[in-house]
Amino acid sequence: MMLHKLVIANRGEIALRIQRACRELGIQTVAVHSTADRDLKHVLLADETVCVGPASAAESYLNMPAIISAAEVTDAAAIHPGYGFLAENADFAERVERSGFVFVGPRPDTIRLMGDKVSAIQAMKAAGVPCVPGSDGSLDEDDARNLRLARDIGYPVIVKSAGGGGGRGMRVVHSEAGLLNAIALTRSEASSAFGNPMLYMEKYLERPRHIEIQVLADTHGNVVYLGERDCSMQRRHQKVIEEAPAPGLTAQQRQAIGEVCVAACKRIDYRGAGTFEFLFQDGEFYFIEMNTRVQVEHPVTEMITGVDIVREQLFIAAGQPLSMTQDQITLQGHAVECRINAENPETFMPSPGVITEYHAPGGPGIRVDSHVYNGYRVPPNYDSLIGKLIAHGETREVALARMRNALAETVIEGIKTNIPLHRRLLEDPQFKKGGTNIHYLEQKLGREHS
Ligand code: MV4
Repeated sequence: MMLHKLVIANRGEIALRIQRACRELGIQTVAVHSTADRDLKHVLLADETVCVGPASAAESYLNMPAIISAAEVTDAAAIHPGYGFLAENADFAERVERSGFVFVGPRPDTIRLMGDKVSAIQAMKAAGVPCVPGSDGSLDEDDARNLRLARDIGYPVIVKSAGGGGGRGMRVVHSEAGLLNAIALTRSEASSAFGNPMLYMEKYLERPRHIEIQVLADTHGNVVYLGERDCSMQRRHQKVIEEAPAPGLTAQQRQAIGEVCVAACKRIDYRGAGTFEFLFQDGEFYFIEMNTRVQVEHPVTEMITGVDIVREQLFIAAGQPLSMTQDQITLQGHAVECRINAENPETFMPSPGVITEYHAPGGPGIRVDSHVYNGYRVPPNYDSLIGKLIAHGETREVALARMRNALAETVIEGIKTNIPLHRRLLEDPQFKKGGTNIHYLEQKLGREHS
């Protein structure tokens, strides 16, 4: 039994991606949208549409009663939250389920467990996942104890907020002199930003890569890992280029960390698609966070495994078993994704407006995940991501060559995009070698500015 109708509680490229998966499975789609998004491609293509509020995301895509009402009036069976907005809001997942709908994602208590970074780390440690050396649980207000803890860990340390994640609410401390002040400042920021003053401490790793493991878990106890993605090319915690597999990772390293993640999923009875985020330095993995949603960069994993992650999310939500076992998953070639943003490539300022000319790239191994079209107006109210360009090839070199062609072929006029930045990055000698760390892009941009 498949779901008969699904509410897509998102916008832009991921809404279209979810709609395409639904269409393949014969699931009717309901597009909920803001007044600014009446002309979104998936809204125009939806079986039914419901306007859930004004342009402001707080009053539309984050408006829980309006979204749940849309499911009620259209008699939908399920709600897919996509990424961002309400995707990792445990209260929303709970309200969706209490209203009698299927939430396409983990159980609300799992979302809550992972949303609190302290409980997430504790759960993972207990499940045998390697974590960064650090505090056992949250910090208390005992100055002497915190000083002793940091000295035991060894400077530099990083103070993080339990309610943070994704780079929000953290501070690096290089010596004892700065510790207590850093704790006080981070605690006060955490209270106001997240309504949760809880903090934790880790050894600060100075030049790690960001490598994440994709997993899928159904409600029958089957769990698989789909290899890893390297997301180290980022600026201000916004990923710019992602790739799979991670350059230089051995099959043995992949299998070892993958099996650890699968075992952890079984231990916590995880359900749905999930991503284990690790810092990877000197050949060792250190768990930092778990994402309980489909991620922006999921296509690179799809390209090298042939697994449709969104379709599997829908199967899992419908109570069906995964369509593959671990031994059927093999990695084929290499895939790279460039996030295309409507922004000034020098200043990174958003560049909304009308796309007056649009030509998508194509050819072997090229995939375009984008909702934009000729004449589409990029509204100023949301994230500047307007699409993703994904290139797949037998080797990393082939994938990169195809990406260079695709970037050169793409025409987007009327707004500024970061395509010029991508074209420079694809010529960067260090990027071409592979394996750059999380600081590489910001350091490169810093060098170019001086
Ligand atoms: C760290 C770290 C170094 N050491 N934790 C930033 C995002 C959040 N998910 C965790 N982050 C980091 N945690 C320890 N113990 C460095 C970062 C970090 C980072 C991590 C992943 C991708 C990009 C990053 C950029 C700056 C800092």
